[in-house]
Amino acid sequence: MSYGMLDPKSLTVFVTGATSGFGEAIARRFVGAGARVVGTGRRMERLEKLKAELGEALHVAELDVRDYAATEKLLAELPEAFSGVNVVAANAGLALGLGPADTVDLADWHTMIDTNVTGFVNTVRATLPGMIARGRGHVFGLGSVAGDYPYPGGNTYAGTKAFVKQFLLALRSDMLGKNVRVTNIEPGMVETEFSLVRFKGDEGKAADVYANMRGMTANDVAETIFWCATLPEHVNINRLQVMPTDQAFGPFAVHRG
Ligand code: NDP
Ligand code: 8X3
Repeated sequence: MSYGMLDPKSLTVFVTGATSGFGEAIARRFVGAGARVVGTGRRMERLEKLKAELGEALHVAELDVRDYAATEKLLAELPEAFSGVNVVAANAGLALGLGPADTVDLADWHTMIDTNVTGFVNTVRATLPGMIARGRGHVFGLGSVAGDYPYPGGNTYAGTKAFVKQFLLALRSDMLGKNVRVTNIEPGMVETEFSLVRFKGDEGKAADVYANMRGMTANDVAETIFWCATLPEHVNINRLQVMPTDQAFGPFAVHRG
């Protein structure tokens, strides 16, 4: 048994949400280090652009993570060179809105649950059997500080990220003895298209979130995942919470009537 760092060239990475933000940065980081990457998402034109940049080590495919049958089919039909997936970044997800629970659009809550919970478990369930059969794997979820610390308007988004955290901790138990590692990455504020999506294309509102502070970048998150994925096989990072230096905690709110 080797106690050394893993050779990135031995990794085949399956990434959901590779059209933007973390997923795109994960694809770049791993391909740059010699791994093979399957990059998926709904916006195919963006994936084709990434493929033009990264070349043969990136295989791209259109996928809506809410569609389990499509996820299974895609995995079953991967070209030979990409079929031995041993790292999964179940990254696709979104926040919609930041309003109080009694006034927000219920459809937005359903979309977040369908994507961040149902889509997330779809990805994990579809990729696990192959990794277990091959005797090697690593599942990454993208949780969030929102899964630990409540904030006004977090409601359903925060709930979905708490689900990701607890699901992955339980998955660790199921994977014991199977050589499949499980890690929940829990970032704070990272400037991607996340806030643009949350505020439904309002660029001003999205920019305000990161104004006059140093947010993290998608590359910071990709680097964290790369580090966890290349650690020696006997080491499992269960949860990794990472925040910008310029973000911290506040006091409890108290209503005085
Ligand atoms: P982006 O909006 O930049 O990227 C989100 C990605 O998810 C896109 O590639 C999008 O692709 C994909 N996606 C959304 N819905 C679906 C779907 N139904 N099927 C397939 N792909 C989908 O955001 P981030 O990169 O910042 O976010 C990535 C993950 O990290 C999310 O789970 C988010 O909750 C989490 N996170 C983000 C933080 C931040 O501050 N940015 C902090 C903590 C966690 P497409 O639309 O093309 O399908
Ligand atoms: C995204 C981070 O703090 O905007 O998950 O919820 S936060």
